[in-house]
Amino acid sequence: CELCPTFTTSCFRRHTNPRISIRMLINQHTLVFDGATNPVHPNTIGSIDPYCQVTEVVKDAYESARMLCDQYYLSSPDLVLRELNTDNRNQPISIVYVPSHLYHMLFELFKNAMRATIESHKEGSTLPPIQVMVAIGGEDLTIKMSDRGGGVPFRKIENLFSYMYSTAPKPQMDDKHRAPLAGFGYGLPISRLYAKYFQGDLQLYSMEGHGTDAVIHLKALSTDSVERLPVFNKTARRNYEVTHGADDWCVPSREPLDLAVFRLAK
Ligand code: W6P
Repeated sequence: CELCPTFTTSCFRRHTNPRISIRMLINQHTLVFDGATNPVHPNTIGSIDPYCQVTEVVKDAYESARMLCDQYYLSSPDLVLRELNTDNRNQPISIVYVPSHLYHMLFELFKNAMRATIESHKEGSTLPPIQVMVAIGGEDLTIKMSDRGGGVPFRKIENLFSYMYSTAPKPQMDDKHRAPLAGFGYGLPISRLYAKYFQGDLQLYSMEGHGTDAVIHLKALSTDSVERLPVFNKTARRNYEVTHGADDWCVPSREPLDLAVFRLAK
């Protein structure tokens, strides 16, 4: 970033992953050794829920994002939620997971989906709902959130995952009573780190002119959900050494010329 040219996405990842695990350990220790069970979630062990019901977390995250959205835009898109449990047909889908991590990711995705939906639809026109599909198989648990918010050009998808990039105007930090809907620029990258922390991932597939699918891939089995932690050795160090090679491609990915000229003119 501007402050430190060698502070890359990889540095941030290596800083944040241990941070997620340290926070989990502290939480785990205080919650478990406190001896008290959480009356709302009697099954949770510390921050881990062995029966984390994914659709319940989806609904919670939707409701919170909708409250913020209503505050800002005075309306919000509906939710259409479906789940597909291939093996146990009438059972709600549940996995061993940290509900707070899942909530964090979903809340972030909902905020983005809602903002896109509202800003791409004229006032007074009906808003298309946000559709969420939850599916579980032998290996993966997948959550797909689809909005019809006009999409993002493919070239810009990468930017959405860069720290300190935001499409929203900088939020006012002095307004302590209202959390901003968007604008700090680290929501999506941190959400992806949460997904990757237990061997999952978070990806965006967009169709410009139509909408965006945000997909969270998690492991269905807790035996696969082992923490992903960085190594600190010589090989890792090599990734930090700055190289000054020239780009070896003819047409680098960049903004269309008219946009670049527009920016220069500003
Ligand atoms: C958009 C941009 C975005 C980011 C993350 C999740 C959903 C969406 N929809 O248009």
